[in-house]
Amino acid sequence: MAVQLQGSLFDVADDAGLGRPLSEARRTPLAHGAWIDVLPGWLSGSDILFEALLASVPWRAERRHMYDNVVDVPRLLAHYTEADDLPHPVLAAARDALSAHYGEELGEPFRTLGLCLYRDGRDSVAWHGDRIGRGARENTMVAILSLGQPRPLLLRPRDGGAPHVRRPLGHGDLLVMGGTCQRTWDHSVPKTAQPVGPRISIQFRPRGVL
Ligand SMILES: O=C(O)CCC(=O)C(=O)O
Repeated sequence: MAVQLQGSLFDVADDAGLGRPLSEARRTPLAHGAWIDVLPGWLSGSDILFEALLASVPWRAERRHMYDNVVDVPRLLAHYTEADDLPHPVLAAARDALSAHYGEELGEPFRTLGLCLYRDGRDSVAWHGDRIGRGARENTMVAILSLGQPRPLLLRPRDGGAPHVRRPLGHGDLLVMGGTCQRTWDHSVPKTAQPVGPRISIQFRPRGVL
């Protein structure tokens, strides 16, 4: 694959591991019962994990219908169910740490992993909520671990009533969307004309949240 991290993004640890405790995550309440938690630098050794995922994940390109056309989805994707072996042991440790910290509030563990590879600034994800599954009806959580080039995650309320939120997500940062966030807010990662390098987003979700 022609994608590569442009040297270290200042994380020179010699193995990937969980750094700061999740209790240090800062919560921001949003309108309508939604919230986000942010923990910069949750992961250490992010360079190593980035390179390992780039090389070992079976990244696939998808196409989707848009009006009368079929177009490329502008990012590469991979998905791991709870029955799958994960592509790196630190991802199982991250999932288990999230479940231990948020399990009581969430009422269940995190189980699945979605991975997205944004190869450059032309890759993006449009406004959406994770509402294909239970997120359409129930409060839930989606935790995002971001690796590689910092890109902003934008959030906006579906009713248009509250100001938009913009969170730059850097190398090893964690952002958790919770409460009603998937039902009452949308999120996106916009394209950029800046010459940006690749980013990998790892999303941890409970069973049935898509
Ligand atoms: O790139 C991200 O961190 C967001 C990914 C996302 O929203 C999705 O795949 O549903």
